[in-house]
Amino acid sequence: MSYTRLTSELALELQGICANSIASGEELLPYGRDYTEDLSFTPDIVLFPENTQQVSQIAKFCNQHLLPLTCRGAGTGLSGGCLPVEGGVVMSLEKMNRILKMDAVNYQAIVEPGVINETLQQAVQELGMFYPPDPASKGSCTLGGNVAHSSGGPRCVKYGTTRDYILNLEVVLANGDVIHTGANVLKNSTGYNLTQLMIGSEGTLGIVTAITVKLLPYPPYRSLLLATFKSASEACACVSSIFQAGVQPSAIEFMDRKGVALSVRHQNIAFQQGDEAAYLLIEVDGFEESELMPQSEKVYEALEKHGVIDVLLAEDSETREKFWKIRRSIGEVVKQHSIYKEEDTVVTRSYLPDLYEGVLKLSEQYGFEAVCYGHAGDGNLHVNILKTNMSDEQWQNQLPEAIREIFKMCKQYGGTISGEHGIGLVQKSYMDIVMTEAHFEIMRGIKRSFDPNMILNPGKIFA
Ligand code: 2HG
Ligand code: ZN
Repeated sequence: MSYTRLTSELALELQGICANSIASGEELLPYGRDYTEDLSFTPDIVLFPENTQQVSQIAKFCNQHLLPLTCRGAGTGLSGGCLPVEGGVVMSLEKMNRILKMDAVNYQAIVEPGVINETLQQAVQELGMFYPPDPASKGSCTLGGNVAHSSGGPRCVKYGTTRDYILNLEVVLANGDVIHTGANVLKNSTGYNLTQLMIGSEGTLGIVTAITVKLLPYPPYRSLLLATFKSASEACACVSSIFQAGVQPSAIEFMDRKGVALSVRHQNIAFQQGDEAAYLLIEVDGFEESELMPQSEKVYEALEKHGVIDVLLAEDSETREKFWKIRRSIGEVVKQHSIYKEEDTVVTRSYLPDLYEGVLKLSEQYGFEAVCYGHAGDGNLHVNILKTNMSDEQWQNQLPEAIREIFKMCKQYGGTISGEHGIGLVQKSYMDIVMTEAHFEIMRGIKRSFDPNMILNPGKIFA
């Protein structure tokens, strides 16, 4: 695909549509990065539209002039999904950050894409409502970004991911047309489900400018415990036993010893490690306090079957926050600690021990250091690969082979190559492991019908 380079005349015309912009200098640089490794691509211009009409005019202009157009929220993505790999125009939706409507009668809200995840959570909670998807970066990631990747988080094991909470989307198409993909209703059997198609499409099919989310009543009671295990594989195996005991936890997170050690060291958290190899952080919730104990008792029984060493119950909010901080910080501290790559592996839950052991074997074989943690109840293990003692040659040439082996294992265990971080830029060369040519051809056809000039987020998802 050959794109037009942004001339100063074209830049001026774009600024005529959207004056709020950055057209030169170092201020462009942050808009060429996200949280993915140390990747960086500089855009030619960054625009900050404030309403759907401006977004539509910008898209139309880019489409007419064949300018690459890459949209972004807060840039907390981990697959390079918002990086402007072809340069051109970056459209930041951060100024479109209004909650447009809160509907406590129908348990819905309508928000612009730049609303921060946690801002929505807090706003709806004040009205007794609940928006469950809670990525680790909930304090900074935007709902537009969450829709782009169908982001998850710890609570998704009970409540589902972003995908399960979107009723309707206002979308600007590549040619500037504006459509609504669905309706603000809980059921909809009207034509193709473009809402679900748009979710997870990583900005390659359209630009989301308003989001109708479904809300739940807020369950106010929760109980959190941290279980320590001598064997990490037993911790993984315990996950299935907890469900088999008849419990539906509101979170069940796995952390290996190294992940916790890095987290407490870098965040200065008072936490003593013994000789445990791994941890499960397990939460149950409910609408009545009396619902918690029977669930916790079943959890304890399952833990005992798998050689648990110790179970620490978070009795006060301080301890609860501490345990969650240890867990939520792991991704961030790994990044501070070392050059790394992150794989968002996901398998059928009962294969979690096999996946974990397989990763360990590969780490020995290829000589990489792995930190494993994540949403064990979903079979979703984040495998962070640290460069540590690997040579540049090994890192560049042998590691991709090791990653391929990891992903092949995911497929073998009923899973796939990303559970919640998306394909973006850095995973696209592995898509052939899980997709046949027929599958690709359908996806290419969809891309062509939404974006015939290929201006939207070029270079993503497809190798
Ligand atoms: C996690 O589970 C996340 O810690 C890391 O998937 C990424 O939310 C994030 O920024
Ligand atoms: Zn995660």
